[in-house]
Amino acid sequence: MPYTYFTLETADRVTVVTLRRPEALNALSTAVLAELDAVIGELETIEASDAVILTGEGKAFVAGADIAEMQGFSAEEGRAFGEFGARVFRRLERLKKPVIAAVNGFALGGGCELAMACDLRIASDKAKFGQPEVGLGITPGFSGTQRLPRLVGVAKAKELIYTGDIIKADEALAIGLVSKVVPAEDLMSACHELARRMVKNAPRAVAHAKAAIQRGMETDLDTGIALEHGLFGLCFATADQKEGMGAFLEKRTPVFSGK
Ligand code: CO8
Repeated sequence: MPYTYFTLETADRVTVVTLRRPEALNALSTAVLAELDAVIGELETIEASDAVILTGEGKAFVAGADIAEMQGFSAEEGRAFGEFGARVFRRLERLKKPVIAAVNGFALGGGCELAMACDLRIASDKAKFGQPEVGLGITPGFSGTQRLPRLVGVAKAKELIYTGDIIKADEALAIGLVSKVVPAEDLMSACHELARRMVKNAPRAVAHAKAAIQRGMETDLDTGIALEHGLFGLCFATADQKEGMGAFLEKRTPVFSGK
C-alpha cells in the first residue's frame, strides 16, 4: 500500500520501514502518526517478514512531535494528541515480531519515545538522543516518562528529562538506551545482520518470547512466570517446535515454516 510518509521494503524475511519527511526532520504530525498506525497494521499482516527495521530518511531518525502543529493546541487537544501517539507506539511495541530501531540521526522527544517503543536500538555514531520537551513548556507526551526510566533507571531518566540535555550515541550506549553504536555507513548492514540472526529462528517462538518479556516486565514476577509458562506451552502446539527439536536430533539445520 502506498504511503505519503513511509516506504516498506521486504526481503529475506525482514521489512525495512523508512519514515520519509526529511524536510521537517521526520517530525511526527497527526498525519504521520495516522500513517504509522496503518503501517503497523500492514506489518501485522506481512507473512513474508518476521522482523522489522525502523529508520528515518536524512539527518534525523525523528526530531520529535510536530512543534508547528502542537503550538496552538488547547489542553484537550494536547491530551488527545498524546493519547493518540502513545496508542500507536503501544501497538508497535506489541507487534508480534521484533522491531529494531536503526537510529540514523536525531531521536529527540517523540523520536526518542518512538525508538524506545521498539525492541532495541542500534545507533549510528551520528545519532543524538534526548527528551527536550521541558524546554518547549511541555512534558514528554508519548510515554517517555514511563519508558525512559524503565530503560535507563529513574535517576538518569530524571536527569535527561529535567535538563532536556541532548546526548551523543556513545553516552546513549553507556546508559543502556542503545545496544550498539556503529559508524553511520554501517548502520543498515549492522541492523540487517542482527535481524538475520533473529529470523533464522522459529518466528512464533520469537513472538512468544517477545510477549513474555514485554508483558512480564509490566507485571510482578509470579504473574510474569505464569505468563511464560502459558506461552512456553503454546510453543508445543507449533509445527516449528517439532521441526526444531527433530532437526536437532537428526543433526540437521531446521527449516521453519512459521506454523
Ligand atoms: N517539529 C516540527 N518541525 C521540526 C521539528 C519538530 N519537532 N524539528 C525540526 N523541524 C523542522 C524545522 O522547523 C526546520 O523547518 P524549516 O526548514 O521549515 O525551518 C527543519 O525541520 C529543519 O530543522 P532545523 O533547521 O532546526 O535543523 P538543524 O539541523 O539546525 O537542527 C535540531 C536540528 C537540533 C534537531 C532542531 O531541528 C530541533 O531542535 N528540533 C526540535 C527538537 C525537539 O524539541 N523535539 C521535541 C519536540 S516535542 C515532542 O516530541 C513531544 C512528544 C510528545 C508530544 C505529546 C503532545 C501532547
